[in-house]
Amino acid sequence: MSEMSEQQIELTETGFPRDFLWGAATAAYQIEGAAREGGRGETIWDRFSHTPGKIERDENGDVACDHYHRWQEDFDLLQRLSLNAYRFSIAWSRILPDGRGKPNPAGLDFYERLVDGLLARGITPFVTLYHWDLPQALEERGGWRNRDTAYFFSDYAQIIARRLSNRVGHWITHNEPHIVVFEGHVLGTMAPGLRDERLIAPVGHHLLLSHGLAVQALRSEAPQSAVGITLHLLHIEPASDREQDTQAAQFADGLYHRWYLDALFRGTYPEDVTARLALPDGLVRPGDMETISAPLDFLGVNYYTRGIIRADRPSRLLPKLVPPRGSGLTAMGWEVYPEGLYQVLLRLRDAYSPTKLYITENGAAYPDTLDERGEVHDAERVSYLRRHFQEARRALAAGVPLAGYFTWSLLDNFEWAHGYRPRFGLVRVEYATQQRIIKESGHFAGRVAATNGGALEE
Ligand code: IFM
Repeated sequence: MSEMSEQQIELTETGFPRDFLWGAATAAYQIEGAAREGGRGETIWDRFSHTPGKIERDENGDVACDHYHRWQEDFDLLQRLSLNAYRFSIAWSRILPDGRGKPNPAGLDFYERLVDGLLARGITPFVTLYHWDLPQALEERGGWRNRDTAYFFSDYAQIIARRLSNRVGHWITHNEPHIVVFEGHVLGTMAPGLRDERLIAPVGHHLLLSHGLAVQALRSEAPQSAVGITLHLLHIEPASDREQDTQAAQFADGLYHRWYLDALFRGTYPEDVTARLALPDGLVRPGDMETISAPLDFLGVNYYTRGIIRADRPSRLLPKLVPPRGSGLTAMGWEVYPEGLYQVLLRLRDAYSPTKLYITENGAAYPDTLDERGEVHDAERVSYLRRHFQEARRALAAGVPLAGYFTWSLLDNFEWAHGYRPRFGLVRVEYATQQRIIKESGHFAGRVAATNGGALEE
């Protein structure tokens, strides 16, 4: 552990720092709706979700939680839950309907109202610039396969920062770039729905380059703000002690984690991964890695589960995840493995020494039901959150510079290819009426926030 981080963390008697942030997270396409209002341009998710067969029950985000019209009620909920931070994303195509060119004033006004609404309630905004909803017009120019998109992203970052940086102090460039790479461009399970392993390196590199360029734009427009990126990190383990499984787990970690972490913190791509990906000539240009590895103020960590890897046919590039079994799985089929959060945080501290960390997402989907009193008693989610909060506290005690925790999600919402079936919210959304109902887990997370972790032992 670095001396810096050891000195920085002063814990209160509840085990959390005095100024710890307790928040909830959302993303534009998953909650906003109003897909054709306010001058918003089409995105790859509009196109993908309107393509028959891509989303369970052919659902889409046209209406979602109608947050575009109900944001005040939703922010009142944040306040009722005593949450002091909120992470949301901006829809690029509300600001620039075609992804570039002249900004749309109605889009900028909308997000300014959101930020002001949060500040008026004493809630700290964390703004994510890209949570997967690329303007369709840019996809038609090659999307993230095209290096130009990285420059358009940085122009967009600059426009947003120019308008909001007097009120927003925390910026996240990207959410989970490796999901964009693998689900969007290799497996085809998310927008834009491409299936080509040769896209791993170009899309991965252009996403990271766009991050680095956006950091420069944010630093020039908003020199006082904190800038970071959010990665999705599994706790990866080999299926056995066999050499093949250990190597396969190591490679999975390289492909999904070290490609991003090494680039961001060390300015290099891991050699075991580049050796197998065969980077196209001219992909990485002089200066790119310096741009990508400019120092960050924080790293955002999205943690949900563990990934157990078994060696597969040597010719196969994509790692083979052993499907989790047992009774404790969430509605996504994910294993509940709280200790993995602790392991991930310690690994980051030891290998990369980030200045500061936030858990920018953690939570669970369960098949909630409304009881006869109109309440949701989601004991499994309460237990999931309690155990993960406890692991965060354990990491703090070990000296990890963790500064906040955002539960995914404030509201039940559009869970991408799974549509509205998985419910992740602290607050239930009755989609037919748009009624909001705070779940037992919401009340629990609220008590934990109000007591800065004191309620964890109740
Ligand atoms: O809903 C997603 C979110 O958009 C990104 N991280 C994982 C969540 C649950 O799958």
